[in-house]
Amino acid sequence: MRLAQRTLCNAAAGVLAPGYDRRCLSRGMVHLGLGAFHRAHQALYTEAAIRHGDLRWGIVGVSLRAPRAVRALAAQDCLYSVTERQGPEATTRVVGAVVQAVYAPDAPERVIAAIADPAVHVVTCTVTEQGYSQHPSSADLDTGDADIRHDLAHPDAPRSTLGVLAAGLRRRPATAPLSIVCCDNMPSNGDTLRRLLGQYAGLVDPALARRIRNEVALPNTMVDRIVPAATPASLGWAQQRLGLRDEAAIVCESFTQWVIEDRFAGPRPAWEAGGALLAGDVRPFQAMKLRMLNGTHSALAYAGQLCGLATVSAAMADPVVGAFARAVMAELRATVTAPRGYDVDRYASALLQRFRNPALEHHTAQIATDGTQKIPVRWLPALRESARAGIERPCLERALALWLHYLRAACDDAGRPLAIRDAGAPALAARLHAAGSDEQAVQQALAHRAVFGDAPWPAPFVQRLAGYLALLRERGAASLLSLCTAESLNR
Ligand code: CS2
Repeated sequence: MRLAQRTLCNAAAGVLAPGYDRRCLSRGMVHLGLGAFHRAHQALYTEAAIRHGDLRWGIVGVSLRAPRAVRALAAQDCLYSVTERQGPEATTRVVGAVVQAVYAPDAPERVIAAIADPAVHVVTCTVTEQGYSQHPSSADLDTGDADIRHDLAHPDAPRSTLGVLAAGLRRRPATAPLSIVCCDNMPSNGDTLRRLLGQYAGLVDPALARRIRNEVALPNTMVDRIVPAATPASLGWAQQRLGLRDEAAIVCESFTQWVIEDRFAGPRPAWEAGGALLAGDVRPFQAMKLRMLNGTHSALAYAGQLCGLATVSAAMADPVVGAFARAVMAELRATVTAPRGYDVDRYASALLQRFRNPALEHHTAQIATDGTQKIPVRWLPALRESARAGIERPCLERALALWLHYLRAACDDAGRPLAIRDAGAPALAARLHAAGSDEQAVQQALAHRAVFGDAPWPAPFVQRLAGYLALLRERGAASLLSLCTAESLNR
């Protein structure tokens, strides 16, 4: 039997139901990017606010790219389950906060009308780092992006995130303030979205650009929860637990965190009911999370991929890769300024514990995706600051070499081919392949402005990377990492 409003009463004992009358929910929020992360994160905070008694916050969930989640949700009255697993412990809740699911290419008008609706006060977004049409090297709007070109020519039938937001805002009454909450893993994510949306609007309608500058609130946020993509196995496991088939079921960790800059233009859900922290300055939290969690995650992802370790918990359990991850985390930790009153060392050990969670099938291949978007915010600021200060970061530098080797070799230590999913990768891989030596390969790669920016890297840094690349080519990732961890243990 499939999960739906009328079958909810058949859910297994112990499964938590919404606990409020969904028929009384009105729509108050739009979300762009209806993937698993939103459903296990912002939607749950919103669910908590609704359970608290404020029924204004039903979510219109929009997918801009992939129809799968929308189709699954539409077939089950937009209900879905979230199971939080930490080792042997598990809690399952059916979430009722999503009231409509829309695949934007099918119904762009519905999406624009929802954003324009004065009863909607908040739009949240999780469209991934590359969903904001940012030019890789200038960080400004990429006017060459195919979707942006399309939207500039057809602003009322947009495809891109920026185009959709701008079209909704243009249609929205001037008297209805709006807050747009970016929830993607980017530093100063709200400020970044404000800049890009303003630049896009400036090309479509200067009055709209002024309105975005002066009236729309775009708070910065730090979001955190490990939510692996669903697999047939996780869907089957959830079915056993729920007693119903849920094609949109999520299995994730129990940890969750949301720090939001307290800057809204109008009403918002009381996300504090789900534990959200409203703060004056979110940037220290963002830097800490992006570097320590996401930075170490990416190191585990490339090390895991190259050493034949399919999941994060398997990579953590491997003596060499696990020790490497701890050493990378320690190096990144040294570059972080603690948010006021925050115990960063405790945060670091909690992170390592979370990575070890054996109940999660978090695939290293998933985290390895889109490296050209992720590495510039996860590793490069720490490497740049350290290089400028003349500080060597032996393990993080090796992580960078691992990534370049992964792109160049495209196969693991055992010679098995690796599927690289990253639209920006071919350009970087081409530079690596064209080079005649490892040193040239590093020089060519670091000169790729879209990823590495403009400033030159110090010669000793280049030489160290070239040495690591040579070792990787000759002896593979496991050898480089055993040497690295032995060295860092001797320090
Ligand atoms: C991961 C993140 O896929 C990735 O790149 O590093 O999705 C990570 O799981 C989340 O940011 C955790 O909050």
